Parts: sequence; C-alpha cells; structure tokens
Amino acid sequence: MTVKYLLSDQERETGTLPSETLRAIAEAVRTTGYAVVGNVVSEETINLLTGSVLEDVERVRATGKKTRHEENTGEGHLQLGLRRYGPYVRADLVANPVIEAVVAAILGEGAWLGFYNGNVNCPGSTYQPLHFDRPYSWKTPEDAQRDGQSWPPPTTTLSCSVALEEITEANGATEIYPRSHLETDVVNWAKNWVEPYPELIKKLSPSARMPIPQGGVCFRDPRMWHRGVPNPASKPRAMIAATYHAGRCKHWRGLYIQDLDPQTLEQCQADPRLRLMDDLTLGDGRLVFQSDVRDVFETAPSRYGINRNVRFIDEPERVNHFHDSHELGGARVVRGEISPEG
Ligand SMILES: O=C(O)CCC(=O)C(=O)O
Repeated sequence: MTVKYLLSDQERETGTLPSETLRAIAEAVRTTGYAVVGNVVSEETINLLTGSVLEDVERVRATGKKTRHEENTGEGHLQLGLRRYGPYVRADLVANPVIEAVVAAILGEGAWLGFYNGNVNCPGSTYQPLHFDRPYSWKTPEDAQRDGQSWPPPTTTLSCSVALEEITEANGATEIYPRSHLETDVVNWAKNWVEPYPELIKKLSPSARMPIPQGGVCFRDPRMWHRGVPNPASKPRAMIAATYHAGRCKHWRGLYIQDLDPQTLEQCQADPRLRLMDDLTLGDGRLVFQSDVRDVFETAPSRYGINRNVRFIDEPERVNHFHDSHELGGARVVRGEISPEG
C-alpha cells in the first residue's frame, strides 16, 4: 500500500511532519515506489508557476518544432525548463522544509538538488515508451554488501513531482508500475526501456496511475517503471520535477561511483560544489540561477542538511531556461534574449 497524506495548513506553514508520517512515506517509497503528499506548496506559488509554464508552453509550441525530448520519448511530452529568475523561483518549492524532510528521510544526510524542471503533458500527446529514469547504484548483491546495503538496494535518487493543478487520468496522469523499482533484472539491461521484456511487464502488472492533488507532491523512486500517456484534456498538464541525489553520489548527473579514489572523494567532501564531470575530472556541478533569486535559496538554510546546490550569475549573463535541462547547470547561460529559439 502506498501513502496518501494530506498536510494540515499548520504543517504546511511550519514545514513540519509528524515523525510517524515521515517514516510511513519513506516506507511506501521503499516498498511500493511512491507516496503522495497533498497541500505541500502554497496556492500563490502554484498560480504563479502555472501561469509561467502555460505561457512558456505557448512559446515552445510557437516554434513549430518538436523538442528533443519529444523526439526521444513521445510527442507532446515536454521537459520544459522553469524560469530561473524572480519572482518565479519560490522558496516553498526549492527550499521547502517538508520536501527536504522527506528527501533526508529517504536519501540520508547530505542529499543534494540535482534537477529542477517541468514535466508538461500537452493535449494530443502520445504514449511514451515504458521506461525508468535511473540505474541501480549497485549491480550485484556483493557490490551492495560491500557498502553495507541490502538487496535489492535502496534508491540513491528521489524524484519529487509537484502538481501545479489537480492531476488525474482526465489530464494524463503518469502511468506507473508499483513495485517495479525492486525488479533487479534491469541491472543487466543496456537501456532503460522496458518494452523488450513483455514477461516482466506481465509479472509487474497491473499498472496504476499517479494522480496528485494540486499543490501536492508525489515522491517517487525513479527506478519505478513509468511512462507519459495521452492527455485527453484541452489544456497542458503542468507538473514540476525536482530531483535529489544521495550525498554518496559524486557525479554531477547523480550517479554513484563505487570505487572512487580516496583523494577525489576527499576533495568532493571538502568542497560540496565539486562533482565528477563526464570525463571524471572534478568541476562545478551546481545548478545555475539568476542572482536576483539568491535569497530564496540562502535566507533559511535547510533544516535537514540538504545541499541546494546552486550557483548564481549576474547580468549581462542570463539563464535561458528553455535549453539544456539535461546539461551541466540545468539551463543555458546566454547574453541576450531568453527564448526557445536560442
Ligand atoms: O509527464 C509524465 O507523465 C511522465 C514524463 C516522463 O516520464 C518523461 O518525460 O520521461
């Protein structure tokens, strides 16, 4: 069984969760693969972000081109960058104590924000291939045991899907396969697509859907199989994806590298800005935001030791959120216009 918990207004305002609720959420994510918590983000933030996302979808659609994510996954499914300047970056999203409490309960000390973006399902969308987002961090029971982990091993990444509107089957709630994150056969697969394995799909069936109340968050083990489905509604379904990685994951994409040399590990530990780059050198792995939102991240430090993992740039450099969501920094730094064209 998974958890569906509704925060009281007082819990949302004070950013606290009863410890037994926190434990139940962590347990649901561990066993079922997800848990939904309602009333996490304020109405003001939801309205502001919904407006900006819908405007940006129109700008992206006005280019008349399919996005790269659509080419790779399914038409109408946008990995839409979120504005990274004021007033659109909101503390009750990027520094929310309830979200950070759940992240810390599941990923442990020193977890860090690795991805901040939109998942938009447009009317007329198609099915995506059934997939999972993250690999297993340990590939064998022996590997896991060396690090004191159980088998199947725990997740080292947590996806937080925030609903900017009520998400139901009527507007294309994500299809999910509960418990599929525990299917260890995937460790040997070359790709994260599940379709070539019909027997396993049958074993993990039936699938379910991932409804989320407006302002609520679905905490999801990204190893759980899922796919975007057609959105039968007349307007785009707006959801936000904030993804956190465990402190032990030192690669900027959140990957865990088991046998990292002690010197590199020490350097990363001494300087939390540092991550392993794709060529395994060390570099600045932080997400990039405009400096006018510095206070949003820095006014109240995380109560749960979460590394918000951001750096700031000043004009004339600007963060163009329309591009490079999957690249280092999570957005493109430009001089000039912020636009989906370049
Ligand atoms: O937006 C959704 O419903 C799922 C999207 C997804 O899984 C993806 O874009 O990879």
